This record gives sequence, structure tokens and C-alpha cells, in this order.
Amino acid sequence: MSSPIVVCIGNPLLDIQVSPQDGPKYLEKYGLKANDAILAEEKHMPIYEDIVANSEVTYVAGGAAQNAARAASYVLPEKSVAYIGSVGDDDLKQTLQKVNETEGVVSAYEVQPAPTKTGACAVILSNHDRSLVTTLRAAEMFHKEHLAKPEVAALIDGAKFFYIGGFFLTHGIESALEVAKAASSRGKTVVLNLSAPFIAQFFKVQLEELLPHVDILIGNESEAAAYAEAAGLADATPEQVASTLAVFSKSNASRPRVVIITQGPDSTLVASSSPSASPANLSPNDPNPKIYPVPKLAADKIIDTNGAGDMFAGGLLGALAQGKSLDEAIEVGHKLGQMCCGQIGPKLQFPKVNVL
Ligand code: 26A
Repeated sequence: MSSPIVVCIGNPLLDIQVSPQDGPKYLEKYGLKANDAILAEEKHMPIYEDIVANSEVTYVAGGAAQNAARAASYVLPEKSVAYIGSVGDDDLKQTLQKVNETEGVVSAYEVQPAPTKTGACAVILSNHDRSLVTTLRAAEMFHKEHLAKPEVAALIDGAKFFYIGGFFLTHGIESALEVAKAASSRGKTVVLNLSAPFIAQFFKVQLEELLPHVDILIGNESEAAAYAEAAGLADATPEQVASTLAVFSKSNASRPRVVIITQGPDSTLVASSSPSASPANLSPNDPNPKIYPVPKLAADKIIDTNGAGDMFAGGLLGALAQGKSLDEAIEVGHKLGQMCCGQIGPKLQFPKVNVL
């Protein structure tokens, strides 16, 4: 069997979703913003038991990079994508592993002994917004040594595309840095997702330590705004942030950096450090950032937006690994992002629809 071509690394989480009908009362009770992703503080900790006891919840496989791994797998042959992260030895892990297996993703989990539990994310829906409150548990106990285990090292050695969740930087940068440095020095493609506004806000130093080894950076408009604020560019437009991040220092300068900023239903922006040499193959006459319109999605087609950004990123990644151009890969990303909006939670449509 050939080795996976894509390796994704992140925090494996089980999502516990509350419907838009019940969502607002929890937003108020726990002082949450309607559209955000945070690490649970002490005051949020009761939320997990609270929602399970007092609302009808839906359990779905989550963890931002794990969602992206499943999306990449959607457009690739089975076992083309591997996912690395840390879980507990419990039923939550069984659920996540089973979903990966069904969707063709190879799980390369580090398993923490009991009583450490697999991480969870309370997903509070309201209208078309989602508020994510995460308790990482086992996910934050990932050890760099896991990467050196023969079966994991072989996966990393064989892959050509690496996807790192920005969320993974919350509990240390060592592992991400090791993977990104090794990959970029060997001319492989490293993709990083900005993940959430709080990453740029509170982990800017870590982000900028990793950035030189990143070929493709993906974020959304609120993450771009958070980076602008943290970098002292307070009034910068998303276009300006994309262009600034594209020319941030790069270790492998022979390959341009591409920065992709999604804006929900509005156009996606793609800035490149070297337009004509980038995979987008921009001509000198093209604008930089280049603008990619997003097909319209009727409001009544949106069930919930949890995971849509991850499915965009994973679809794009899978399409690139399949040899598609960046233009084509962005189109695939848009299709999977929209497909996810029509499902409950970070899921895609099965039986598979051809999106390539
Ligand atoms: C460190 N944090 C806060 C997180 C996350 C996270 N994945 C990794 N680390 N907080 C929320 N998520 C996941 O993001 C997906 C939506 O983009 C949720 O599990 C959800 O599936």
C-alpha cells in the first residue's frame, strides 16, 4: 500500500452541538460571542454537562484539522490522508477513529492513558453563527516524541503535503515547527490555518516563528483583522493583511507564499509573494490579491456553519494533492465549504458527490 500523500496535525475533539433554538440561552449564560472559537476558562467548564443535561445535543466528529483531513480525503483515494493528534483511551476516541476510518483517513493518534479524556468542543449554534468552546484535555498532551515513532515517522516521510491547525500552537510550537521545518527544507508543501482570532491575538509570536516555513496560509476575515490588530496595522483591509503575510520572511524562498483569506459568502482573496511563480499562476496584469467570487448559497440551504472553513481548507488541500491548480483547488474548497453548511456539524455529503 502506498503511503498517504497528506498529513494533517491538530487537536482531535468531539463536538457536542446545541441547536439554534436552544443556543442563545447558553450564549447569554456563559457570556459567549455568537461567532467565535475559544478555549474554555474556569467559568465555562460547567457548559459540557449543562448542555447534555438540559438540551438535545448532537455528537459529531470535530477538531478543526481533523475536519480538514476528512475533507481532503473526500477528494482523494482512500488512505491518502493521515491525521496526527492526541486523544484519551475512551469512547470519544473510538467515535473519532471510526469516522476517520469510514471516510478513508488514517488515524495516527497518540493515546493518553485513563483517566485523561479525549477533548471536546461545545458548539453553540444561533442563526447561522457558531460559538465554539473547547476543552482540550488529551489534545494538549501531545508529545514531540510521537512524531519519531517508526509508524508515524514513516507517514511523515512519505507525505508531500502537511496541514497544521493554528489551534495546535496553543500548547507549544515544538512539534509543529519540527514538522514544518523538515517538510519545507525538503521542498514539500506546508499549509497553516490561522484557526481563530485568538491565535493571532495571543499566539502571534508562535505564529510568526512558524510562518517562515509555511507555503500556504489560510484564514478568514476575522482572523485577518485580529492579525492586523496584533501587528499594529489596525485599519488594514483583508487585502492588505493578505499581502503583508504573503511577503513575511520565508525559509524556502525558492517557492512563493500564498495567503488565502475567505470571507464567508463574500469573495475569497489570494495574495502571493511572487505572483507569476505561485501555484495560482497569476499574470503580471492580475490583481494581487486575486479575487475569487463565491457561488451564492441560499439562506434556506444553510443548516449550520460549524466546520465550513475547515472543509474549504481540506478540499483545497486535497485538490492540490490531486495535482489541481490553485484556481481549481479554490473552487473545490468553495464547494466543500458550502456542502458542509448544508449538514449538521462538520460533515460532508455521502455517498460522495464529485466536486473535482
Ligand atoms: C484549541 N482550540 C480552541 C481548538 C478548537 C478546535 N479545534 C482545535 N483546537 N476549537 C474548536 N475547534 C474545532 O473547530 C471546528 C470548526 O472549525 C471544533 O471541534 C469544530 O469542529
